[in-house]
Amino acid sequence: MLRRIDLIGAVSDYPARALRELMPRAAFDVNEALRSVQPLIDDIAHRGTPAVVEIVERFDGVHLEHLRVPEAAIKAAVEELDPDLRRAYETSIARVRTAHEAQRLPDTTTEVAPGGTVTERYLPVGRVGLYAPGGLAVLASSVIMNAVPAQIAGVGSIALASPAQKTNGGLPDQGILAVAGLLGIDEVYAVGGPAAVGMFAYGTDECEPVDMITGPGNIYVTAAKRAVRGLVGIDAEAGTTEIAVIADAGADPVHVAADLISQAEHDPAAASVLITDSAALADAVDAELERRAPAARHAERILTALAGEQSGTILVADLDEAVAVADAYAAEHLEIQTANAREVALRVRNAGAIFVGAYSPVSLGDYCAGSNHVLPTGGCARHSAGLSVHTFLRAVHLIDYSREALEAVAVDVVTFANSEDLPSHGEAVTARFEAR
Ligand code: HSO
Ligand code: ZN
Repeated sequence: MLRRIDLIGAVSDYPARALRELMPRAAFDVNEALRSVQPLIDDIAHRGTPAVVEIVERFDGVHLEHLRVPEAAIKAAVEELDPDLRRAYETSIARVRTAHEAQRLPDTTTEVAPGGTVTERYLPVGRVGLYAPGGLAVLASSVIMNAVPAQIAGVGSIALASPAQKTNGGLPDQGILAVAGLLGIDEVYAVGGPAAVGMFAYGTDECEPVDMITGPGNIYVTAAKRAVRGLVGIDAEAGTTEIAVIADAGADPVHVAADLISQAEHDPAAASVLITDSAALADAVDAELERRAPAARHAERILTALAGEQSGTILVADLDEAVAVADAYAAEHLEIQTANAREVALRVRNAGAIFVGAYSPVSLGDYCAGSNHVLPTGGCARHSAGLSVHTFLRAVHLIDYSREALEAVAVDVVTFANSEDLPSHGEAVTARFEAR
C-alpha cells in the first residue's frame, strides 16, 4: 500500500541534505500560486470593499451586502449548538487554554553592569486577523487553536474571517460562528481565501487593517500571506498535513494504520509516513491500511494520499536510524509507537509536535490534548515551531543605564565605533561627559 524506501544501515552514509532529499515529500510551489493571487491583493489594496465583494462573488458564488457577520448570527449559532458538540468545543477550549497559559512570559530585568539594566518586555500584537478556511477543510478547531493563544498573549483586538457558505445563507460555517461566539469573538467577516488576507492586510471601510494574520489555508491563502508579509506579520506558511510514525516491532499495526489514515483524511496531497525497523510491522500496517482505508468515509482522498509520492514506509536498521530519519524529515506531527516511547521522543530534534506512546494519537492533538495543532509543515520544523502565545508577543528591550554605568563603558563604545569608522557614535556618548 505504502511505497517503501529502504535505508537499512545506510542512514549515516548520507550528508544531511542528501538524506532530506530522499524523504517522501511533494513539491509545494507557493510562488506559482502567487502569480494568480497578487492581482487580487493589489485590487483590494486599491479599491477596498467593492473589490472584496467582487472576489467573493467570483470564487464563492455569494453576493455580500456587508462583509461583516451580524452579531446576532454569532449568538444564534451558539444557541443552536447541539449540546454534545458544545461540550466537545468547550473541552477543547478549556484544555488549550490550560496548556497555553503556561506559555505566558514574565517581563525580566537583568543588571548587566552596576547601574545598567536591560529589561525584556513582552508586548502583545495590537490587532490580529485570524483566518479559518472553508472548502475541504471547514475546521472549527483551528479557530480555537489560533484564537486562544492570541487571547492569552493579550491581543486587544481579534477579527476572524471565514468563507461565505452558499449552504449557510452566505454566512461562514455555523460551527465556526459558534466557536467564535464561545470564545467571545464578535468581529467576524464572511470573506475567504486571498480576499480575506487582502482585506486584513490593507483594511477596507468595513474592516480596520490588522498588524498580523494567522491561520491555515490552502496554497492560495498561503500565497496571499506571502504577498502581504512585511506589511503585516504572518504565522508560518502552512502546507498540507503530514504525519510520520516511528514504530518498532511491538507497535500495534491497528493504531499505526488508523493514525496514518486519520491525517490522510484531510487532503489527497496529505502525507503519511511510517518509519520502522521491522519489515513485519510494515507488512502488518500495509495489510491494515488495505482493510481500513477503502471502508473510510473519505476513502478516495485517503487512498490517493497514501499512494502519493509524499507518503511511504522508510525501513531502517534500528531506532537510532529511525530518529535520524525523523529529524531529516522534520514532520509536522511525529508519533512514537515504540518501547520506551518517551525516551525515544526526547531524542528527536525536529518535529512540529511529538505524540508519545500508544494513547496519544495525532487526532487527540487535533482537538482535545491542549496542545496546538497549527504546526510547521514541509520540513519547516527544522527551524520553526507551532503556533503559540509567543507568536503573538514581541520581545522589546528596555535599556536603562545610569550616568555612572554609561561612563564606565564609554571607552569601549568609542573604541568599537571608531573601528567601524563611525566616530559620531562614540561622540554621542562622550558628549555627555564633556565640560560645557
Ligand atoms: N491535523 C490538522 C488539524 C486538524 N485536524 C483540524 C482536524 N481538524 C493539522 O494539524
Ligand atoms: Zn487533523
